[in-house]
Amino acid sequence: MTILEKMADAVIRGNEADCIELAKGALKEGVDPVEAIQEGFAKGMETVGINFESGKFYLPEMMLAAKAMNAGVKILEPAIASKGSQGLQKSARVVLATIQGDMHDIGKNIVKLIMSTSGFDVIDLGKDVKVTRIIEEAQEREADIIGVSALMTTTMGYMPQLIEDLCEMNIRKNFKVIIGGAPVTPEWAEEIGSDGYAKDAAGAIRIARELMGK
Ligand code: B1M
Repeated sequence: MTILEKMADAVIRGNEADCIELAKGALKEGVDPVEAIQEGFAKGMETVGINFESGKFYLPEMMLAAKAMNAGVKILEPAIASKGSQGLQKSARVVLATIQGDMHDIGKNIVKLIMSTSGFDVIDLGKDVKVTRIIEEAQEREADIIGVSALMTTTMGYMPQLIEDLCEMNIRKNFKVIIGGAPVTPEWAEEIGSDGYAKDAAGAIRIARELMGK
């Protein structure tokens, strides 16, 4: 097994200690920390999702996997931060949240980490954030971009509400809206009239830079 495969496996087993050790090992071996997250830990999490859906795993296994992945990501975070922040100027302000009703924040936290180390000024509102609060904060903080994550088909339904509320308040043009999360698709993004969709954290940076004309 490669170290990335071992990282995926440690998440599937929900083994926090192994995730920590493997993250340290990956850094020692010179593996790119972003690649370690995306191609290592996150791959394991994909399998966890498949196992949960098929009834092979239950909620406790999913919770252990999430805890283990978070612990591993924590080890990698400083390496991403020190790599990314050198010489960058804050380019645009992003208000980021996992949408209301949705407690999934691992992916959103990765988007936050990678965007903030790529020169964006990211204000993270956390998870399960009401649409009304997202809009209030975006206005108060004079954000350029509103970034919203949803991991469930049920909570995705709040994304069009966000866009509709912005339109009704006559402030739609003040913000670029980027959406993402496992069930979100480019077609959905187009259908609800968001400005952009990203499949992963790197994509979020790409689209945010594009929208800011950089
Ligand atoms: Co739950 N869960 N979960 N879960 N969970 C899913 C989402 C599910 C698909 C599993 C399944 O059935 N296969 C399913 C949803 C089904 C549906 O859509 N209706 C599900 C369910 C049902 C539930 C509960 C209802 C279970 C229950 O209680 N019976 C419950 C819901 C609680 C709630 O939200 N109200 C629940 C709870 C949990 C845990 C708490 C145990 C845990 C979350 C812990 C946490 O986040 N702090 C958990 C987990 C871990 C998962 C899976 C297995 C993994 C999610 C994850 O972290 N992936 C997930 C299965 C799956 O997604 N395939 C599942 C790793 C992460 C790096 O990827 O989040 O996709 P992701 O983020 C990526 C991209 O999507 C993208 O970039 C990230 C990095 O590359 N991205 C963006 C994300 N946001 C973005 C925003 C952007 C741009 C890109 O722009 C702004």
